[in-house]
Amino acid sequence: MKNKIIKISIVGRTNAGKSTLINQIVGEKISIQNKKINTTQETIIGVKNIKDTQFLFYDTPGSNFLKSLNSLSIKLKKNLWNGIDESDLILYMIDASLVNLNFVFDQLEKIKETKKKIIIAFNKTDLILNKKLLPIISKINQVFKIESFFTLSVKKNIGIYELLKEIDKYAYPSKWIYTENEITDKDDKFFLNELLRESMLTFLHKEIPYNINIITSNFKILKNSDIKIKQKIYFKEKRYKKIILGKKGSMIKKIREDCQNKITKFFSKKIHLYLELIPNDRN
Ligand SMILES: Nc1nc2c(ncn2[C@@H]2O[C@H](COP(=O)(O)OP(=O)(O)OP(=O)(O)O)[C@@H](O)[C@H]2O)c(=O)[nH]1
Ligand SMILES: [Mg+2]
Repeated sequence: MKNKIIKISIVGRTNAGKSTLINQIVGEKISIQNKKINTTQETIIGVKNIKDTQFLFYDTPGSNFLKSLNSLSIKLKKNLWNGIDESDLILYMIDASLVNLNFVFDQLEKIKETKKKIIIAFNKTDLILNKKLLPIISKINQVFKIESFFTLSVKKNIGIYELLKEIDKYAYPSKWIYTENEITDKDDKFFLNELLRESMLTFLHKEIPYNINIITSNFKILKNSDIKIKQKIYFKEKRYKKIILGKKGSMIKKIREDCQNKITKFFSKKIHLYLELIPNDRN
């Protein structure tokens, strides 16, 4: 046994709930989630083993930037297409409460050029009536060859089991790529960087969280088994410093506490988190 795999790229507009889905499937938070746009920037693989199948889910950056050309968009676009290229199957995710059919058609046009099979999942069905989706499904079906449609509420854990059962049908004979205990292709440091970026997305607005670089420079397990972590935040523009620090340091305090709480949950250990702000992005 343990001899089948399937690689699925989860693609769709920013905020559709792609990262929330991957976390729910894997059962651990491996990809940050946020209501702001362009939360995911690098493709992250989430691994789920069920019976003899290893599912490899590629969480890709939101695909609403396909036409835009700024440097962040170019990076996201490259990561998105790499994720799609590596996968066997595309799971195209749509926020069911915000369907823009022109946008969906535009995206499906581009995606279909890959000649990969496409499954569509409507997410956030907790916010709408499912029957509202029927005319939309019919319009998509008239133009595109879609393998199957699913309705999900990832938040309420509805529809995911059925989706996995369907995806399993596309699994093919191959050795597993990851060992039984591995859940992602990324290491702890990447994950720690991402958690801090998520906290910064939560508390800071406009462009700042998109114009910083984070490096986890120190990770030390202390004698009493507490963990000491240092993270450096490189910021591009001088004026950001004041905003990130906030009044009497109140903003950076909120960010630090939020991030420390999340890391504590993840490692189930007492965490001492130190943040350092460094001007002039050297990366
Ligand atoms: N109501 C509702 N909200 C959801 C559901 N699934 C995800 N969300 C919310 O949608 C927002 C966006 O979720 P993400 O998982 O970050 O979206 P994403 O598609 O990965 O976004 P990008 O990384 O920016 O491309 C978050 O605030 C989630 O809590 C759902 O089933 N119902
Ligand atoms: Mg995401």
